[in-house]
Amino acid sequence: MLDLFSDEAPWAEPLADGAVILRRRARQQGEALLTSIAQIAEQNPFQHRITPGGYRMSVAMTNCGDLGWSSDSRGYQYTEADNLSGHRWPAMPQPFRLLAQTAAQEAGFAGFQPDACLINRYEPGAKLSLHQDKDEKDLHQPIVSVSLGLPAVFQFGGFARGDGVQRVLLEHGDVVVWGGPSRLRFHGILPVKPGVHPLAGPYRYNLTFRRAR
Ligand code: MD3
Ligand code: FE
Repeated sequence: MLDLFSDEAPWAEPLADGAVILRRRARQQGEALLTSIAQIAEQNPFQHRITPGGYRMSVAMTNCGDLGWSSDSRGYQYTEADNLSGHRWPAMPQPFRLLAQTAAQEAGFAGFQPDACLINRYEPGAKLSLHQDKDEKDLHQPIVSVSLGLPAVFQFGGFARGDGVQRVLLEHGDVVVWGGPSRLRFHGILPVKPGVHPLAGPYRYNLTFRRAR
């Protein structure tokens, strides 16, 4: 439940070696972040990409920053332009960069300089199957994720696809920093349940800040 009058301080929940949830860390900025996301999507609309295996992703994606992540029949890659529109990705807004850097620092990763921000949009039923993020050049760099809008159950596995998973609810304003040995763990999102969030409507959004090169 969103409480517009709550000024509860964020709190940290260690999840695994190198991974920490900064609960509600971005909540006060939620509305501003959503406004920026809408502006970015006006320039480069959310798209359902096709995986190299030929499946349409249920998650819709766009990016901001020097580099953006996308998928097509040739594979997954970071590019300087949206291969669908041909346009460069919109610049990473300064408040996005500051949030990612300070959250990384709070989790023990000083000096994080993200050059890519993938923006995922989940409609009800959308999910992300278990996967690893390893398209980035330096896997010693953490990833910072920011969840906005509808809640979702995050699955956090091990280093092999078949390892058991922890299930963690991620809610509006939660920031998670994934680094160290956690950086290569399998993870995913279970199908998002239908709902209406007071600021985000029928969607869940997730920002992931990365150092891609
Ligand atoms: C754990 N996104 O975009 S964020 C992704 O909520 C992705 O949209 C999910 O997985 C989402 O690749 C989960 C949490 C996350 C992001 C990157 C990670 C967890 C991670 C990288 C390594 C380990
Ligand atoms: Fe991922």
